[in-house]
Amino acid sequence: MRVYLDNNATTKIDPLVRVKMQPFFEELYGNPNSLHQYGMEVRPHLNKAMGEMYDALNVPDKDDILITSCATESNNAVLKGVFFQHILKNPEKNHIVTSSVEHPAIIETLMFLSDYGVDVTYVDVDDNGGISAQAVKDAVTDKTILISMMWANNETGMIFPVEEVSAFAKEKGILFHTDAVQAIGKVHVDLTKVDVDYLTFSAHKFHGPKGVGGLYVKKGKTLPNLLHGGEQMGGKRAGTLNVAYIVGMGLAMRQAANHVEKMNTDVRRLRDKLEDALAKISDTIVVGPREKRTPNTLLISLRGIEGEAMLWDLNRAGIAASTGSACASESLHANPVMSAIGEDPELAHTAMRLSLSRFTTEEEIDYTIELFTKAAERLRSISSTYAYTNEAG
Ligand code: 7TS
Repeated sequence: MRVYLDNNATTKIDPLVRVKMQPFFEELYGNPNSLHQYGMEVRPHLNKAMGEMYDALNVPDKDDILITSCATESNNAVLKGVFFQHILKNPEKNHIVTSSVEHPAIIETLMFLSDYGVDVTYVDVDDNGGISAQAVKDAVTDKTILISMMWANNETGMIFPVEEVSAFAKEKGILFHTDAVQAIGKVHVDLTKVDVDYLTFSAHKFHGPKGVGGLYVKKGKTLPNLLHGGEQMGGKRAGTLNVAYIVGMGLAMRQAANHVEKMNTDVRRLRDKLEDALAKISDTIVVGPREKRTPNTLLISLRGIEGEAMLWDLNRAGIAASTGSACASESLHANPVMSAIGEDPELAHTAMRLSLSRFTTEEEIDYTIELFTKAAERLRSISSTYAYTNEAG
Protein backbone atom coordinates (compact mmCIF):
# COMPACT_ATOMS: atom_id res chain seq x y z
CA MET A 1 0.00 0.00 0.00
CA ARG A 2 1.15 3.54 -0.71
CA VAL A 3 -0.08 6.33 1.57
CA TYR A 4 0.57 9.99 0.89
CA LEU A 5 0.52 12.05 4.08
CA ASP A 6 2.50 15.07 2.94
CA ASN A 7 -0.31 17.20 1.58
CA ASN A 8 1.07 20.38 3.14
CA ALA A 9 4.05 20.01 0.77
CA THR A 10 1.91 19.41 -2.30
CA THR A 11 -1.30 17.67 -3.29
CA LYS A 12 -2.41 15.48 -6.14
CA ILE A 13 -4.42 17.05 -8.94
CA ASP A 14 -8.15 16.68 -8.52
CA PRO A 15 -9.20 14.47 -11.50
CA LEU A 16 -11.88 17.04 -12.42
CA VAL A 17 -9.20 19.71 -12.63
CA ARG A 18 -6.99 17.55 -14.85
CA VAL A 19 -9.86 16.88 -17.26
CA LYS A 20 -10.73 20.59 -17.31
CA MET A 21 -7.15 21.56 -18.18
CA GLN A 22 -6.67 19.04 -20.99
CA PRO A 23 -8.19 20.99 -23.96
CA PHE A 24 -5.93 23.96 -23.24
CA PHE A 25 -2.83 21.95 -24.16
CA GLU A 26 -4.07 20.69 -27.51
CA GLU A 27 -7.03 22.60 -28.96
CA LEU A 28 -7.44 25.84 -27.03
CA TYR A 29 -3.78 26.80 -27.03
CA GLY A 30 -4.05 30.36 -28.31
CA ASN A 31 -2.40 33.26 -26.55
CA PRO A 32 -5.22 35.13 -24.80
CA ASN A 33 -3.62 38.43 -25.82
CA SER A 34 -3.83 37.55 -29.54
CA LEU A 35 -6.55 39.19 -31.57
CA HIS A 36 -7.34 36.22 -33.83
CA GLN A 37 -9.88 33.50 -33.10
CA TYR A 38 -7.35 31.29 -31.31
CA GLY A 39 -6.74 34.06 -28.82
CA MET A 40 -10.35 35.10 -28.59
CA GLU A 41 -11.69 31.62 -27.91
CA VAL A 42 -9.61 31.14 -24.75
CA ARG A 43 -10.43 34.50 -23.17
CA PRO A 44 -13.87 33.53 -21.80
CA HIS A 45 -12.30 30.51 -20.06
CA LEU A 46 -9.69 32.76 -18.48
CA ASN A 47 -12.36 35.19 -17.31
CA LYS A 48 -14.43 32.36 -15.88
CA ALA A 49 -11.43 31.01 -13.95
CA MET A 50 -10.71 34.47 -12.55
CA GLY A 51 -14.37 34.71 -11.51
CA GLU A 52 -14.05 31.40 -9.64
CA MET A 53 -11.11 32.80 -7.68
CA TYR A 54 -12.93 36.02 -6.78
CA ASP A 55 -15.92 33.96 -5.65
CA ALA A 56 -13.77 31.57 -3.60
CA LEU A 57 -12.34 34.53 -1.64
CA ASN A 58 -15.75 36.28 -1.62
CA VAL A 59 -14.36 39.50 -3.07
CA PRO A 60 -15.65 41.79 -5.83
CA ASP A 61 -13.71 41.99 -9.09
CA LYS A 62 -12.94 45.67 -8.52
CA ASP A 63 -10.19 44.18 -6.36
CA ASP A 64 -7.34 42.50 -8.16
CA ILE A 65 -5.98 38.96 -8.36
CA LEU A 66 -2.53 38.82 -9.85
CA ILE A 67 -1.61 35.45 -11.34
CA THR A 68 1.91 34.40 -10.36
CA SER A 69 4.05 31.30 -10.80
CA CYS A 70 3.76 30.18 -7.15
CA ALA A 71 3.21 31.41 -3.61
CA THR A 72 6.89 32.21 -3.32
CA GLU A 73 6.51 34.73 -6.13
CA SER A 74 3.36 36.19 -4.56
CA ASN A 75 5.14 36.67 -1.23
CA ASN A 76 8.14 38.24 -2.97
CA ALA A 77 5.82 40.52 -4.95
CA VAL A 78 4.23 41.88 -1.76
CA LEU A 79 7.38 42.38 0.28
CA LYS A 80 9.53 43.79 -2.53
CA GLY A 81 6.54 45.72 -3.84
CA VAL A 82 5.98 47.41 -0.47
CA PHE A 83 9.71 48.14 -0.36
CA PHE A 84 9.72 49.84 -3.79
CA GLN A 85 6.36 51.54 -3.41
CA HIS A 86 6.63 52.78 0.16
CA ILE A 87 9.90 52.20 2.03
CA LEU A 88 12.24 53.42 -0.70
CA LYS A 89 10.20 56.59 -1.08
CA ASN A 90 9.68 57.16 2.64
CA PRO A 91 12.47 55.52 4.69
CA GLU A 92 10.91 56.93 7.88
CA LYS A 93 8.42 54.08 7.65
CA ASN A 94 10.74 51.14 7.15
CA HIS A 95 9.44 48.66 9.73
CA ILE A 96 7.77 45.32 8.92
CA VAL A 97 6.26 42.96 11.51
CA THR A 98 6.03 39.24 10.81
CA SER A 99 6.09 35.94 12.72
CA SER A 100 9.21 33.88 13.36
CA VAL A 101 7.60 30.81 11.75
CA GLU A 102 6.69 32.14 8.32
CA HIS A 103 7.65 30.14 5.25
CA PRO A 104 11.17 30.85 3.90
CA ALA A 105 9.49 32.74 1.02
CA ILE A 106 8.77 35.44 3.64
CA ILE A 107 11.73 35.08 6.01
CA GLU A 108 14.43 34.92 3.31
CA THR A 109 12.90 37.82 1.38
CA LEU A 110 12.82 39.94 4.52
CA MET A 111 16.43 39.01 5.33
CA PHE A 112 17.36 40.15 1.83
CA LEU A 113 15.45 43.42 2.27
CA SER A 114 17.04 44.09 5.65
CA ASP A 115 20.31 44.68 3.74
CA TYR A 116 18.51 47.58 2.07
CA GLY A 117 17.44 49.29 5.29
CA VAL A 118 14.22 47.43 6.12
CA ASP A 119 13.80 46.87 9.84
CA VAL A 120 11.99 43.60 10.64
CA THR A 121 10.46 42.35 13.90
CA TYR A 122 9.87 38.59 14.05
CA VAL A 123 7.16 37.82 16.62
CA ASP A 124 7.82 34.53 18.42
CA VAL A 125 5.34 31.70 18.78
CA ASP A 126 4.11 30.43 22.14
CA ASP A 127 4.61 26.86 23.43
CA ASN A 128 1.71 25.64 21.29
CA GLY A 129 3.13 27.11 18.11
CA GLY A 130 0.48 29.85 18.21
CA ILE A 131 0.84 33.60 17.69
CA SER A 132 -0.75 36.04 20.11
CA ALA A 133 -2.49 38.98 18.44
CA GLN A 134 -1.33 41.10 21.37
CA ALA A 135 2.31 40.24 20.71
CA VAL A 136 1.89 41.39 17.11
CA LYS A 137 0.22 44.62 18.26
CA ASP A 138 3.01 45.22 20.77
CA ALA A 139 5.63 44.83 18.02
CA VAL A 140 4.12 47.65 15.96
CA THR A 141 5.76 51.08 16.13
CA ASP A 142 5.02 54.41 14.45
CA LYS A 143 7.46 53.29 11.73
CA THR A 144 5.51 50.14 10.82
CA ILE A 145 4.34 50.05 7.21
CA LEU A 146 3.32 46.36 6.90
CA ILE A 147 2.29 43.35 8.97
CA SER A 148 2.73 40.01 7.18
CA MET A 149 1.34 37.04 9.09
CA MET A 150 0.41 33.64 7.68
CA TRP A 151 -3.21 32.46 8.04
CA ALA A 152 -2.19 28.92 9.04
CA ASN A 153 1.23 27.46 9.69
CA ASN A 154 2.50 24.80 7.29
CA GLU A 155 4.26 22.69 9.96
CA THR A 156 1.86 22.68 12.89
CA GLY A 157 -1.37 23.68 11.14
CA MET A 158 -1.88 26.32 13.88
CA ILE A 159 -4.33 28.99 12.74
CA PHE A 160 -3.11 32.51 13.44
CA PRO A 161 -5.34 35.42 14.59
CA VAL A 162 -5.70 37.06 11.16
CA GLU A 163 -9.10 38.57 11.88
CA GLU A 164 -7.96 40.47 14.98
CA VAL A 165 -4.59 41.49 13.55
CA SER A 166 -6.03 42.66 10.23
CA ALA A 167 -8.66 44.77 12.04
CA PHE A 168 -5.91 46.29 14.18
CA ALA A 169 -3.75 47.00 11.11
CA LYS A 170 -6.66 48.73 9.41
CA GLU A 171 -7.34 50.87 12.48
CA LYS A 172 -3.66 51.94 12.58
CA GLY A 173 -3.38 52.52 8.81
CA ILE A 174 -0.84 49.70 8.45
CA LEU A 175 -0.87 47.42 5.39
CA PHE A 176 -1.76 43.79 6.11
CA HIS A 177 -0.63 40.74 4.12
CA THR A 178 -1.41 37.11 4.85
CA ASP A 179 0.16 34.02 3.33
CA ALA A 180 -2.98 31.88 3.12
CA VAL A 181 -1.33 28.97 1.29
CA GLN A 182 -2.20 26.48 4.04
CA ALA A 183 -5.62 27.94 4.80
CA ILE A 184 -7.40 27.72 1.44
CA GLY A 185 -9.75 24.73 1.40
CA LYS A 186 -9.15 23.99 5.10
CA VAL A 187 -10.80 26.97 6.80
CA HIS A 188 -13.26 29.55 5.44
CA VAL A 189 -11.18 32.22 3.74
CA ASP A 190 -13.88 34.85 3.42
CA LEU A 191 -12.45 38.31 2.83
CA THR A 192 -15.70 40.01 3.80
CA LYS A 193 -14.90 38.78 7.33
CA VAL A 194 -11.13 39.28 7.36
CA ASP A 195 -10.05 42.60 5.91
CA VAL A 196 -6.72 41.99 4.18
CA ASP A 197 -4.82 44.14 1.70
CA TYR A 198 -2.83 41.28 0.19
CA LEU A 199 -3.31 37.51 0.28
CA THR A 200 -1.10 34.76 -1.15
CA PHE A 201 -2.25 31.39 -2.48
CA SER A 202 -0.81 28.51 -4.48
CA ALA A 203 -2.80 26.06 -6.64
CA HIS A 204 -0.79 22.93 -5.88
CA LYS A 205 -1.73 23.09 -2.19
CA PHE A 206 -5.41 22.58 -3.02
CA HIS A 207 -5.33 19.93 -5.75
CA GLY A 208 -4.51 22.28 -8.60
CA PRO A 209 -1.38 22.24 -10.79
CA LYS A 210 2.12 23.14 -9.59
CA GLY A 211 3.74 26.29 -10.92
CA VAL A 212 0.79 28.66 -10.63
CA GLY A 213 -0.34 30.84 -7.76
CA GLY A 214 -2.07 34.08 -7.00
CA LEU A 215 -1.88 37.29 -5.09
CA TYR A 216 -5.06 39.04 -4.07
CA VAL A 217 -4.63 42.83 -3.97
CA LYS A 218 -7.36 44.97 -2.49
CA LYS A 219 -8.59 47.89 -4.58
CA GLY A 220 -6.37 50.94 -4.06
CA LYS A 221 -3.48 48.89 -2.55
CA THR A 222 -1.62 48.52 -5.84
CA LEU A 223 1.91 47.17 -6.00
CA PRO A 224 4.60 48.01 -8.53
CA ASN A 225 5.27 45.59 -11.36
CA LEU A 226 8.28 43.37 -10.66
CA LEU A 227 8.24 41.63 -14.07
CA HIS A 228 8.43 44.29 -16.75
CA GLY A 229 7.68 43.43 -20.34
CA GLY A 230 4.42 42.91 -22.19
CA GLU A 231 0.98 44.17 -21.34
CA GLN A 232 -0.34 40.97 -19.75
CA MET A 233 -2.36 41.25 -16.54
CA GLY A 234 -3.06 44.87 -17.32
CA GLY A 235 0.67 45.60 -17.28
CA LYS A 236 0.99 44.40 -13.67
CA ARG A 237 3.00 41.29 -14.47
CA ALA A 238 4.43 40.60 -17.89
CA GLY A 239 4.72 37.16 -19.47
CA THR A 240 2.34 35.02 -21.54
CA LEU A 241 -0.42 33.62 -19.37
CA ASN A 242 -0.47 29.90 -18.70
CA VAL A 243 -4.14 29.49 -19.54
CA ALA A 244 -4.34 25.75 -18.79
CA TYR A 245 -2.95 26.23 -15.30
CA ILE A 246 -5.04 29.30 -14.57
CA VAL A 247 -8.20 27.45 -15.64
CA GLY A 248 -7.07 24.55 -13.44
CA MET A 249 -6.43 26.86 -10.49
CA GLY A 250 -9.87 28.46 -10.86
CA LEU A 251 -11.69 25.13 -10.69
CA ALA A 252 -9.39 23.80 -7.95
CA MET A 253 -10.08 26.88 -5.84
CA ARG A 254 -13.83 26.54 -6.30
CA GLN A 255 -13.58 22.87 -5.35
CA ALA A 256 -11.43 23.76 -2.33
CA ALA A 257 -13.98 26.31 -1.10
CA ASN A 258 -16.78 23.76 -1.64
CA HIS A 259 -14.92 21.13 0.38
CA VAL A 260 -14.17 23.16 3.52
CA GLU A 261 -17.06 21.43 5.32
CA LYS A 262 -15.82 17.98 4.29
CA MET A 263 -12.34 18.90 5.50
CA ASN A 264 -13.79 19.89 8.85
CA THR A 265 -15.86 16.74 9.26
CA ASP A 266 -14.47 13.74 7.37
CA VAL A 267 -10.81 14.72 7.10
CA ARG A 268 -10.76 16.07 10.66
CA ARG A 269 -12.20 12.78 11.92
CA LEU A 270 -9.45 10.80 10.17
CA ARG A 271 -6.75 13.18 11.42
CA ASP A 272 -8.10 12.91 14.97
CA LYS A 273 -8.24 9.11 14.71
CA LEU A 274 -4.60 9.07 13.60
CA GLU A 275 -3.61 11.55 16.30
CA ASP A 276 -5.40 9.67 19.10
CA ALA A 277 -3.74 6.40 18.08
CA LEU A 278 -0.23 7.83 17.71
CA ALA A 279 -0.48 9.86 20.91
CA LYS A 280 -0.86 6.53 22.78
CA ILE A 281 2.76 5.68 21.93
CA SER A 282 4.79 6.54 25.03
CA ASP A 283 6.71 9.82 25.28
CA THR A 284 4.90 11.54 22.45
CA ILE A 285 4.27 15.23 21.99
CA VAL A 286 1.67 16.64 19.60
CA VAL A 287 2.07 20.34 18.93
CA GLY A 288 -0.90 22.66 19.35
CA PRO A 289 -4.48 22.08 20.50
CA ARG A 290 -6.33 20.32 17.67
CA GLU A 291 -9.25 22.77 17.60
CA LYS A 292 -6.81 25.58 16.80
CA ARG A 293 -5.22 23.69 13.92
CA THR A 294 -6.17 23.15 10.30
CA PRO A 295 -8.19 19.90 10.19
CA ASN A 296 -5.64 17.95 8.13
CA THR A 297 -2.37 18.54 10.00
CA LEU A 298 -0.54 16.74 12.80
CA LEU A 299 2.99 17.56 14.00
CA ILE A 300 4.18 14.86 16.35
CA SER A 301 7.40 14.18 18.14
CA LEU A 302 8.53 10.84 19.59
CA ARG A 303 11.17 11.41 22.20
CA GLY A 304 14.39 9.53 21.49
CA ILE A 305 13.53 8.77 17.85
CA GLU A 306 15.11 10.85 15.12
CA GLY A 307 12.37 12.13 12.82
CA GLU A 308 14.41 11.17 9.79
CA ALA A 309 14.93 7.59 10.98
CA MET A 310 11.22 7.26 11.50
CA LEU A 311 10.47 8.72 8.08
CA TRP A 312 12.84 6.25 6.52
CA ASP A 313 11.01 3.33 8.14
CA LEU A 314 7.65 4.76 7.08
CA ASN A 315 8.90 5.35 3.56
CA ARG A 316 9.91 1.72 3.26
CA ALA A 317 6.38 0.80 4.28
CA GLY A 318 5.04 3.07 1.52
CA ILE A 319 4.01 5.93 3.79
CA ALA A 320 5.11 9.46 2.86
CA ALA A 321 5.33 12.06 5.63
CA SER A 322 7.94 14.75 6.34
CA THR A 323 10.13 16.18 9.05
CA GLY A 324 9.02 19.65 8.03
CA SER A 325 8.86 21.92 5.06
CA ALA A 326 10.24 20.32 1.88
CA CYS A 327 11.61 23.77 1.12
CA ALA A 328 14.02 23.46 4.05
CA SER A 329 14.71 19.75 4.01
CA GLU A 330 17.83 19.95 1.90
CA SER A 331 19.56 22.46 4.09
CA LEU A 332 18.15 21.81 7.56
CA HIS A 333 17.68 18.57 9.37
CA ALA A 334 15.96 20.09 12.33
CA ASN A 335 12.43 21.38 12.07
CA PRO A 336 12.71 25.18 12.32
CA VAL A 337 9.20 25.62 13.71
CA MET A 338 9.87 23.12 16.46
CA SER A 339 13.10 24.96 17.21
CA ALA A 340 11.08 28.15 17.58
CA ILE A 341 8.54 26.48 19.87
CA GLY A 342 10.55 24.26 22.12
CA GLU A 343 12.95 25.02 24.86
CA ASP A 344 13.90 21.41 24.38
CA PRO A 345 16.29 21.15 21.38
CA GLU A 346 15.49 17.45 20.97
CA LEU A 347 12.00 18.29 19.74
CA ALA A 348 13.37 19.90 16.60
CA HIS A 349 15.05 16.65 15.57
CA THR A 350 12.21 14.32 16.42
CA ALA A 351 9.32 16.20 14.79
CA MET A 352 7.29 14.61 12.02
CA ARG A 353 4.50 16.17 10.03
CA LEU A 354 1.58 14.10 8.78
CA SER A 355 -0.84 16.01 6.55
CA LEU A 356 -4.01 14.54 5.05
CA SER A 357 -6.21 15.62 2.15
CA ARG A 358 -9.80 15.10 1.15
CA PHE A 359 -8.58 12.11 -0.87
CA THR A 360 -7.11 10.33 2.18
CA THR A 361 -9.03 7.15 3.02
CA GLU A 362 -9.83 5.36 6.28
CA GLU A 363 -7.86 2.27 5.11
CA GLU A 364 -4.81 4.47 4.59
CA ILE A 365 -5.10 5.88 8.10
CA ASP A 366 -5.58 2.40 9.64
CA TYR A 367 -2.52 1.13 7.76
CA THR A 368 -0.50 4.18 8.90
CA ILE A 369 -1.48 3.67 12.54
CA GLU A 370 -0.34 0.05 12.40
CA LEU A 371 2.93 0.69 10.59
CA PHE A 372 3.81 3.83 12.52
CA THR A 373 3.33 2.06 15.84
CA LYS A 374 5.51 -0.85 14.71
CA ALA A 375 8.23 1.48 13.42
CA ALA A 376 8.23 3.39 16.72
CA GLU A 377 8.60 0.12 18.68
CA ARG A 378 11.42 -1.06 16.42
CA LEU A 379 13.35 2.21 16.60
CA ARG A 380 12.87 2.55 20.35
CA SER A 381 14.23 -0.98 20.84
CA ILE A 382 17.27 -0.18 18.73
CA SER A 383 17.92 3.09 20.54
CA SER A 384 17.63 1.45 23.97
CA THR A 385 20.07 -1.27 22.88
CA TYR A 386 22.29 1.52 21.61
CA ALA A 387 22.04 3.46 24.90
CA TYR A 388 22.74 0.24 26.86
CA THR A 389 25.78 -0.63 24.69
CA ASN A 390 27.10 2.85 25.07
CA GLU A 391 26.69 2.83 28.84
CA ALA A 392 28.25 -0.64 29.05
CA GLY A 393 31.07 0.26 26.71
N1 7TS B 1 3.89 29.65 1.99
C1 7TS B 1 3.54 28.60 2.76
C2 7TS B 1 2.81 28.83 4.03
C3 7TS B 1 3.88 27.31 2.35
O1 7TS B 1 3.51 26.28 3.11
C4 7TS B 1 4.59 27.11 1.15
C5 7TS B 1 5.04 25.76 0.72
C6 7TS B 1 4.90 28.25 0.36
C7 7TS B 1 4.55 29.49 0.83
C8 7TS B 1 5.60 28.13 -0.95
O2 7TS B 1 4.71 27.68 -1.92
P1 7TS B 1 5.14 27.53 -3.45
O3 7TS B 1 3.86 27.53 -4.21
O4 7TS B 1 5.98 28.70 -3.79
O5 7TS B 1 5.87 26.27 -3.57
N2 7TS B 1 5.26 24.89 1.81
C9 7TS B 1 5.82 23.66 1.79
C10 7TS B 1 5.87 22.81 2.89
O6 7TS B 1 5.39 23.05 4.01
N3 7TS B 1 6.51 21.68 2.56
O7 7TS B 1 6.87 21.80 1.29
C11 7TS B 1 6.46 23.02 0.79
